[in-house]
Amino acid sequence: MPVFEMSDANFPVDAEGRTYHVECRRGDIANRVVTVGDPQRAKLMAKKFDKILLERSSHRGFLIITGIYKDVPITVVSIGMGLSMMDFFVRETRAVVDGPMSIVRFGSCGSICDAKPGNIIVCTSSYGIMRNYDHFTNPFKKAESPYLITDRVQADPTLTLSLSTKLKNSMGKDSVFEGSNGCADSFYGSQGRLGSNFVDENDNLIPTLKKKYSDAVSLEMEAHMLYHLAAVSKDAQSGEQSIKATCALIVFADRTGNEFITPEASQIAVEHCTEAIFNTLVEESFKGSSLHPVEGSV
Ligand code: DUR
Repeated sequence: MPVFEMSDANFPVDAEGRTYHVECRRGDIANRVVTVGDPQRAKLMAKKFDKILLERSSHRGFLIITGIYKDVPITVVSIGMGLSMMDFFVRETRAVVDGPMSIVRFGSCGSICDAKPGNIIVCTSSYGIMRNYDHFTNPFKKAESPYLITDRVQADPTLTLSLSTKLKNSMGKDSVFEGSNGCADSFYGSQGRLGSNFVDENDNLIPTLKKKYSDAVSLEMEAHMLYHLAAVSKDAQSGEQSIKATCALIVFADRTGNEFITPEASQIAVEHCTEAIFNTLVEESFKGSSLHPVEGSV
């Protein structure tokens, strides 16, 4: 475990300049980033790199692999699960990268559309689904709805189109779906999973989501934080948005047919998607920036 002699409580970094949770420092992270949940998925994707420049696991469960693909540096970061992990990842990598960033999340989800386990869902937008805690514990707030559903935030349209086109070319267009993603603060209650150990009042949650957003296709736990932080990102000098983001999700759970993916099918999906995702990032031109995507810049 690294020794942290943090002198700044606002944004702690260690003596070598590494951030507190992701443990990345300037030079570790490329401008083109893929974020996944599962470290095995990160390792599988990294097999497509021509060369690995850096591999590092943090004491808080992040894994960074930076490599070269078609002469361009790309970083794959596995972050685990949930909104907080996405927040750590986006803020701490942003802090150590100069210039614009393009981030593709390649995660997993439950499908609430016709997509079946092993299919891919590209999230053209995302919204948050949060448990309305007070509804459950404050008798005066019983009239409030048990779940709070936010507005949708759009993915970067150009990056999304490029990703979706490439995924359709490699997977077949019938295996790739598009729509808005519900990003929940739990795998269980706020994704409409039913159980008897807690009061969740979520029997009607999935129909409510579909009624509010007719393009609702998926449920997961990270994309909205990524899209939200991209939307509010700003370059310190110009004030312009500094992060572009999009997301492709492997369907793990079919929430309509109640089916779950096999480990083999998940691996096949990763193998089919990796190059489409890397190529999407390689084609990013970062217009107006002076980035030189060559070996040695990470
Ligand atoms: N995930 C869901 N819901 C599903 C399937 C997958 O949230 O039904 C994603 C998001 C989270 C992890 O990172 O997988 C939870 O198993």
